[in-house]
Amino acid sequence: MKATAVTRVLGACPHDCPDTCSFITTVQDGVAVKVQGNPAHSHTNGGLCTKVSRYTERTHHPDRLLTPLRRIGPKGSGQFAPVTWDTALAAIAARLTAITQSSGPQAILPYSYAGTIGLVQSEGMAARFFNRLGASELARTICSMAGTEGVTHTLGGKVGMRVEFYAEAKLILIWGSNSIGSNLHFWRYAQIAKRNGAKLICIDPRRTETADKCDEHIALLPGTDAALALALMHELIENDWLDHDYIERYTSGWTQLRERALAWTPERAARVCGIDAGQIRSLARDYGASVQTRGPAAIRVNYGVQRAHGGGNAVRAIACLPALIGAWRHRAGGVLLSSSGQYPVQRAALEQPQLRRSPSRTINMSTIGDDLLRPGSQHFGPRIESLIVYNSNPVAVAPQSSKVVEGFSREDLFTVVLEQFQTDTADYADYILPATTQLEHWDVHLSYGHTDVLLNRPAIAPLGEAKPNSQIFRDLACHMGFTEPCLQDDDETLCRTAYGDAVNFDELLKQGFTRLPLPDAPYAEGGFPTVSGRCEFYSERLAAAGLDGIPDYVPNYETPGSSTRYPLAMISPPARNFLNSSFVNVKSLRDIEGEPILEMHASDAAARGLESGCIVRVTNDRGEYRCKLVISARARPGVVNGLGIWWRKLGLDGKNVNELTSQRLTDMGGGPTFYDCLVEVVAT
Ligand SMILES: Nc1nc2c(c(=O)[nH]1)N[C@H]1C(S)=C(S)[C@@H](COP(=O)(O)OP(=O)(O)OC[C@H]3O[C@@H](n4cnc5c(=O)[nH]c(N)nc54)[C@H](O)[C@@H]3O)O[C@H]1N2
Ligand SMILES: Nc1nc2c(c(=O)[nH]1)N[C@H]1C(S)=C(S)[C@@H](COP(=O)(O)OP(=O)(O)OC[C@H]3O[C@@H](n4cnc5c(=O)[nH]c(N)nc54)[C@H](O)[C@@H]3O)O[C@H]1N2
Ligand SMILES: [Mo]
Repeated sequence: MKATAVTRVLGACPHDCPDTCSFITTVQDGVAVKVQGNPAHSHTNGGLCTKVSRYTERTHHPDRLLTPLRRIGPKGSGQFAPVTWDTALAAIAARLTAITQSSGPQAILPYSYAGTIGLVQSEGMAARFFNRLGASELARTICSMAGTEGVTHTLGGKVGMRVEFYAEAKLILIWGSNSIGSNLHFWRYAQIAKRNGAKLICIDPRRTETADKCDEHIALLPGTDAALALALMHELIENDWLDHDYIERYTSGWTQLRERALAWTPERAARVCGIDAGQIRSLARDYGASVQTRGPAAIRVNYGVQRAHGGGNAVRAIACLPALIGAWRHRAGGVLLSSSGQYPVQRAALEQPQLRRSPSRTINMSTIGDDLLRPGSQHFGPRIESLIVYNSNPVAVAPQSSKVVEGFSREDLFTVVLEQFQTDTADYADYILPATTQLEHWDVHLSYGHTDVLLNRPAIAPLGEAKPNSQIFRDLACHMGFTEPCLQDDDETLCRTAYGDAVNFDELLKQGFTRLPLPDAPYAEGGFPTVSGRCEFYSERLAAAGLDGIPDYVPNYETPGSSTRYPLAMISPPARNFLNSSFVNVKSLRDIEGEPILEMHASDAAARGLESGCIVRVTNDRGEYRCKLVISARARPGVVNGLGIWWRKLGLDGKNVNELTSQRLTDMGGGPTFYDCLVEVVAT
């Protein structure tokens, strides 16, 4: 019998998730047979989520794209024929050159997000290529910009508590986060805290599996978190549960914030949030008492709170809370939205912005539907004539799908999609270029949930003719006649460039991860990375921009109760077994999710004569889609939950939940408002 060669290769999970796990791939005869969590990496702790533990099923999937493809049918029909790399790249280069000559390079737009969050395969070589080309720039807003602005205006950056110290907290507010589904390795620390006597409170319109396992659940209406946070402050003030010394020394704008908060009685907030005033008082008692008796109070706020009109203000209000009670004095106190601001990433070295010879315009990815349909104008610049999509599936994930689909259907739009699979977006491509998965390429990672750097080594050779994004852009640069040497840097060089001397690369090569040297309690004595060095309750920068300097409650565009035609608020949070629209095509995971569902409270279903399991139409003025109704206590009255971003073509009627969402933007950062959406639900 032939001897089999088995190797184990250290890698990192590339997906858009705060956990960024270290994993080990077992390879047998060139085939990846198993992916396991690395027990030596403390945050991963030897365990992976269900999705990624099936990673080999995704990488060796029979539907993997293995050759370049050229469109042979109408746009969107998904009909393609294989071509050679040389033919595809020569044709793409010729078309991009022609557009550059006729309309200028700004008529070309890269469209990418976080299919991988690796620093090399996301905006490494791609950014160099588009800078050299002089293409339009993309504002990558679709996930986190409102919250990013919110914490940055308050704390100075995407900084906060270290995740491991949540294990020592005595009170944890899990705010707008379904941690069991989307941040499993944080949940492990929360469980340790709970076993040691901590109280866990979940603040979420949906009764998630996380809410089930917390001591308390506050099911507020979507988009009302700032009102809750302000009422909490009201109670902290009224009961004098404040750390006056901390406020005095390490914050700014207290007088103004105090005045604002005093206007938010629990009764007023309760009306806005659709909850009991008693629940707000009890939450304030728990949070306030932590100063005197309970022990450190920690908040894990996630991006769920910032997908409505007032998302930036909501995050700002929440980020003020720890300073009021001096929670930052303890390493197990404070707040975390994202830890990514703590990494010494050498962006300029990676992306080489000096390759860009003239300033460009910026297009917001969250309004791609409208922007693809916009004619050229003085204000807008040239009409978008070409899209190069990588690491993203905009036809499925961007808001208001009808506009997005109309835009992608333009016969005169030249679309290139770098993909692992023939997604909804790939169906609209003129050329599809096959990309490698994480098991087939190099990368180096940060995390937005912990504070370690991880290295990913290729475990297997690229499948078929697939190439890493980086190689595709290197090759395209050659075909375009771009001769700058940095456009040919190889992936290992890019991995080393990402952190330069700030990280010990030998250690990364040896163990797959390395820890950033960071203080335990970074803001115990102030020292916030804001301009003033203080926690800024009042933001001079916001005020200078003509905005409110103090956080406030900004009502939804589509406030529940404001429309008789569309009386239900719809949120569309992640499905546990998908990662945005990734994994929807992995059968074993799709089987667990079943089909696209909408959760509805029994009272709302009864009022409409709807039964659990029936197929319903979810509608508003933007569109409609069909899915299965599940009557469930996971939905609160007045709010329906459309879970997960299904591939349109794998849904019931070739559509998904984004048929209903709008392209309106958040108060700060130009983010999308996926969870600020009114609908009606009717029987089909
Ligand atoms: N399994 C899985 N994991 C994921 C993802 C996935 O799709 N699947 N997505 C990844 C991505 S891209 C991101 S950005 C991260 C974080 O992604 P998030 O979008 O933060 O995802 P969740 O942690 O599920 O938390 C969102 C929670 O907020 C709740 N929510 C909705 N509206 C409101 C509101 O107005 N106020 C409050 N308080 N809560 C609200 C939702 O019901 C949901 O439970 O997770 C990542 N991890
Ligand atoms: N209704 C609603 N819509 C939402 C959300 C919501 O909660 N509700 N969440 C929003 C959020 S938080 C986010 S972050 C966005 C996510 O939007 P996207 O970042 O577009 O995420 P995915 O849908 O996972 O698509 C990523 C694609 O990248 C591909 N990919 C992965 N690795 C590589 C690679 O190395 N090379 C190439 N070329 N391709 C690769 C995958 O196959 C996948 O098709 O969606 C947003 N849309
Ligand atoms: Mo996201």
